[in-house]
Amino acid sequence: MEIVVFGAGSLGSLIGGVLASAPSNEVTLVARAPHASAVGETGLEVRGELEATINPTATTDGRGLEADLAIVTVKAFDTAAAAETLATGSYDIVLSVQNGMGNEETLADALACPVLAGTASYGAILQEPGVVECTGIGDVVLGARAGGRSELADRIGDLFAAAGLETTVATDMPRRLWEKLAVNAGINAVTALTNTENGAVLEPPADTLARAAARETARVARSCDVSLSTRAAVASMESVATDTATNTSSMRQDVLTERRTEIDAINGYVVDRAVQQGLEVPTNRILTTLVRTWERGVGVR
Ligand code: KPL
Repeated sequence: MEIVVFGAGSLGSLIGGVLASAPSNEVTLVARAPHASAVGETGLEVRGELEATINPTATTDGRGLEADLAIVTVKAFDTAAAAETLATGSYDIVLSVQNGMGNEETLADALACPVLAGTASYGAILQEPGVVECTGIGDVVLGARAGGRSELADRIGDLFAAAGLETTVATDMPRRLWEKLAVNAGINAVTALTNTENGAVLEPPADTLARAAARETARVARSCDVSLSTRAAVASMESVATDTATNTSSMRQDVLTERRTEIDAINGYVVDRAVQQGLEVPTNRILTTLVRTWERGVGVR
């Protein structure tokens, strides 16, 4: 299958690298300059808990490409720009594997082809241009945006699983997306603000904060008619933190490299939806305020 990965940072390079290791796949990574040129010159090394050295095509220019499948792994705030770029090319299927909510809708509004929803809980870090480390085996969950069975999702699920990615094809994607939101709401801002690895949210004193953020997210989900129990949200957050205990969350990576974070699409999204529903989410509100204040301070907001 011909596959283009849009936004091949840490997670996109990991997914693209694993897919490229299957001989039947031809993968193009759309990435930032130093990473794209390193992959072009010496290939992509996947190390850590998954290992491969492969030679996918890499480019910084995603305009006008054609493929069977486009996998979108850009930051949530870049989804609209990615959708515009994707619209200049031609794809049979687009799959969003991003943090935050609403990415699939943004893509579907701009594109004529089917758009699938997805989440990933693998730990991944770009160690240097051309080298991505898998720091925790998680899974990829994908399916129809509105839920229900989808033959396209089954096909893409088989493709991912055959390449060696832990994959679940889900028929309840709206709930799965909220569950992953609870995971990110609990882990990302807490580890970014405290400069700790994901496992820190399992120990005092950060554990109460992470659990409260996940609990609040589940309450907001339920108020939006998504059946996510508090127990399931907290258990999922803790299980991902355990599986990726030594990983640097994507938000901590952003803070360490002084880049804009996904706070608006994660804790900020929980706050916005809570306001609409007339609910209080004090932990998510404080985490959002602190990260936004940091972003302002370093001039990325
Ligand atoms: O999605 C992630 C992220 O860092 O954004 C997790 C699953 C928490 C892995 O670190």
